[in-house]
Formats: sequence, C-alpha cells, structure tokens
Amino acid sequence: MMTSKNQYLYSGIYTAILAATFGASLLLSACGGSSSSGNKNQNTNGSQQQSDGLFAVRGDWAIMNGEITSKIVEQLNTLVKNNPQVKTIVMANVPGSSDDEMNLKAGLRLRELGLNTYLPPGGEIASGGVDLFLAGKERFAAQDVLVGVHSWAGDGVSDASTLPRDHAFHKPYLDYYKALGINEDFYWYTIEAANAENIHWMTASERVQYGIVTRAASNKELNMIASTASSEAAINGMFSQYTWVTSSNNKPIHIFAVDQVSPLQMAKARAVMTHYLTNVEGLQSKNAMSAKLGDNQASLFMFATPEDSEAAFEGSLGQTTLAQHGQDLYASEVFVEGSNGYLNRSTIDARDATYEEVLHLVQGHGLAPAERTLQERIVTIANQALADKSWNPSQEDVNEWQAETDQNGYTSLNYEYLAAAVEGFYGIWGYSDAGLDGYLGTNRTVQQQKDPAGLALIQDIWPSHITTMMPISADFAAGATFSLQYDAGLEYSSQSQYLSHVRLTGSNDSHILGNGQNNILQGNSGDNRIDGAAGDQDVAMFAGLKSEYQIYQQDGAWHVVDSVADRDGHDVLSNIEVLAFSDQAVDVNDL
Ligand SMILES: [Ca+2]
Ligand SMILES: [Ca+2]
Repeated sequence: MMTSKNQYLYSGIYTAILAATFGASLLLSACGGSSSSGNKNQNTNGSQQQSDGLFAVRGDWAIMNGEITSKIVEQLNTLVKNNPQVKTIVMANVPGSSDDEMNLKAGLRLRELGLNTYLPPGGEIASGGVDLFLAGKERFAAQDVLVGVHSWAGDGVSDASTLPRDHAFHKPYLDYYKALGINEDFYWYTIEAANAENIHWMTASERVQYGIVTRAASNKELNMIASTASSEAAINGMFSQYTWVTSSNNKPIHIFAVDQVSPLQMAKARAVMTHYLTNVEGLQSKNAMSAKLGDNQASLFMFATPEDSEAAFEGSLGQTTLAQHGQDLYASEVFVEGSNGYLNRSTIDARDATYEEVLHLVQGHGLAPAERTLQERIVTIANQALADKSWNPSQEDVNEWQAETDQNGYTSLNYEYLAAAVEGFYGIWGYSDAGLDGYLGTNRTVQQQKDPAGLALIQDIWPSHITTMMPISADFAAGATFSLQYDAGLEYSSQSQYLSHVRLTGSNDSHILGNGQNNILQGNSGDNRIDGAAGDQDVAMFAGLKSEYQIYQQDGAWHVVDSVADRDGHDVLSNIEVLAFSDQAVDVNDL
C-alpha cells in the first residue's frame, strides 16, 4: 500500500540567494526535486563519494542530497559498511521518497545504528525526507531550514485524510512513529496539514510541538564542522573546524581551521573563495580551475598566527598529502566585515590578507595548472608592472620571490603581483596611497592610469562586485549603518562599495544601506533598518516562514515583525522590492 511522499520546488529568487550564499556549484546539488533528473546525476564526487551519489562522506558526516528510492536500505547499509566512522546524516536536500515502505525500513535501521540527523544551514527536507530525519537518535538543525509535510495518496486512496482513522493503511506510519518515540498526533497532523499535491512548511512552533529536532545546532555544526573531515591523523589532531567549497566537478575544496578561528572568519574565507570560482556571463570560465582545485584536493589551512602555521608545516602537517596543495591563512589577518579591523584599517598594524591568501590557493592549484594561456598573461603583466614601477616591492622581496619556483614552474613573483592588483581592484587599499607591496592602483581610476593592463586582466576574469554573501560582525555597533556605498567619511567604504550581499549577525540594532546593485540583505535578531537603495530587485531576507511575520506599511516603509523571539526582531525596510522568507519570496507590490 505504500506510496510516495515527495514535493519540492524553488522559485527564481531562491536560486539567486543560494548562488550568493553558497556559490553556484553547491546550488546545483541543493536544487533537487522528484521531477528533476538532476539530483541523481549531480553527486559525482571522487573517492569519498558513494557510487550511487546519494551520500557524500566528509569525515564522520554523510551528506545526503536527493530523493529517497527503493534502494535506500541498501544504500544506508553500504554507507556504514564502507564508512564505519559516520555518526551523522546531514540532510542537505531530501525532497521525499518514491518508496515509503523501504524508507520506513531505512529509518528503523538508521535508528538501530544510533546515527544522528542534521539539517544544515539552508537544509530542506520534505515528506518522506522528514520521516527519515525523525529516525535520528539526536536530531539537530540550523535556524534557516525547511521542513515540509503533507498527506499521501495512491493505491486507490485519493488522500489519506479521507480514510477512517482505524483504516489499516495508516498503520505502517503509526507503527513507525511509535518505534521512534514520535507522538502519533504528528501523523494525523501531517495528513491534515496539506493534501498530497501540496506541501505545508512547518512553522517554528510546530517544529517544537512535534519534537522534530532534539536540539539546535551548535556554532561549529552550523559551519559544517567535523573533527575528522580528513582521514589524515595530523589534520584531525590539529583542526577542530571544517567547511568546504564544492568544485565544478563536485569535489570538496577544503577549508580547515583551528579553534581560535571564528565561524565568521571561516565564512568570509569561504565567500571569497566562492567568489573567485563563480562563473559570470561574459567573463573567464572558472570551470577548469575549479575542477583542478577539486582534483588537487586543494586545502586552505586557517591558523591563529603565522608562528603556529610555520610550526605545523614544519611538523606533521607538512607530511600530509593535503599539504601538497595547501595554503595557510591566519585569524589575525581575516577582518570580518564590520569588525574593528575592517572599519579602522588605517589605525591598526595589520591587514586583511583573506583576498590575497585565498587567491594564492586558487591561482597556484587551480588557475595556473588549468589555464596556461591566462597564467602566461599574468606573468607578462606582472613583469611589466614591476618594470614600469606601478608595483614596487622591495628588491629583497623580488629576489626571494624569483628564487621560489612552484609545482607549475612559475616563480612567486606573478602570484604576489596578481594579489596586489586584485586587492586594488576590490578597494582594499582605497584609504591609502599605496597598496600591497607598493602597488599604485589603490582604486580603479588610478589603476586605469598606472596599470591598465592589470585592470583589463582582472576585468576579464572577475566581475566589478563581490558575488557572494558576506557576514557582518556581531560587534558592528548598535545604531550604526553598514554602508555598501562609497562615502569619503567612511574609510572602509572604499572596499564595502564593491559588496552586493551582506547579512548582519548577532543582536545589535544596527542597519544596512545597500548600493546600486540588486542587493540581498539580511538583518540580525535586533531591530534593523534595511535600505536597498537603487536597483529594481533588492531583496530582504528573513529566517522564518512568511506566516510567522506581521507585515505592514507605515510612513512609506515596510515593517516586518517576527513572531518568534530572538530571530529577526522588528525590521524596517525601504527601497526593497522583494521579501524572501524561508518558504516563499513575495514582491512588495503583492503584499
Ligand atoms: Ca540596491
Ligand atoms: Ca532584525
């Protein structure tokens, strides 16, 4: 009698949001649905991936993407047999099952194995996917997740809600929930919540009422962190945090971090890496360099200090295979947007090296080996910039860089030049009269005058604005407005003018001013003013379902008031065209 429970659809606006938040490659694997042939073909990872593609293993996490089929019990058994270390099934996007009978068997097996289930940031489960999630011994979730339920139909039944409650067809589900310790009220609620053709996204209070999750995800879990992301003991012992960027050939480009690196610093490094690897129409394709990074198992290693990094590379980390294609970055040189270092860079004795170090990884282990013609062009322009003194490193540095030859046969000189030119392009040195290693192009106007070939090079590869979502530090002060527009009175705005999408974190009552881009902006749990400024598709994002907010217009501004405490607060919006909730995006003209 078992039928299928399945439903999932994305609207266009979520495609844009997911692209900004996770990058295009992760977007693909997150964009599934029973009618899409995509989710069976997308997970073609390397050795860590099961051949059938439902699970991708990262240390003790198994990341699940796609529809549940009649093979689910077999897939689960294969997963734990081949990966006995797996403790948690991360349900990134599981839209439903095509075989409920096998799905419920798999759930009982999952519980028997004592596995946990996790709904990561942006995670979505619906229908049969929810049934499997409930089998987790411990079930935890990020805040911005979707849990969809509905009734079932089939085997001559138009809708389960039309059957009497003592009908035998209900029994397998009731027995299943009972075995898992879930109250049978949940089953009756699901078949009334929406018919089989529709879906009901559970509100925050419904998720609490029916015990969907047993606890919230911790900060580290939110960053998809595992202490055993790699099988190499040296890495396991050193790094407590892990995340990754998915390459164009669907392999992980690793980001490891020690305890002292904050989750937002990791998020920034990931956003910068994703930006470098995002395809933009009309510009250099990133597919080949991204695939090369994936093939190389490229790794960014985030340490507290340069001394820690040096000790690690001279020690056991240097012996690992991952270190062969590794790049380090220190917590002391990652300035999260809105943090003190970011806001007051001219007054502190440090600089934000995120763009530089992540670029070194992308170029050295992706671009240079995969795009030889482009790499040769970079070398030529670097030599020219050095000769005509638009770039002025010390002779000592030049000597040192020219003595270092990498795996691609290039010296360090061109890597250092490209970083200087990219930092100039994205305004990182806009407050100063000289950039990295004396690079004169501290803004695009000067870059055009002093280093036109360098400017043209960058504009052929990367877009004018950062394409990914940047988090703003929880320290950004209450009452202050984070500006994405250039303002001579705001030193940091030489850089922030090139951002497109930002989200406030923490709980301060701080504000955001967008720019001429179509911005995607998100407040924090405080009361925020969010201004999209120019642009005809500025989006304000909210964590919950539309039904959980009171929305009204007052004095020409939209007020959006969250009914769930400590989540989105009371935000006031101007020049915003779209409100994006976790279940739907709404044009303000339709409110
Ligand atoms: Ca805008
Ligand atoms: Ca808010």
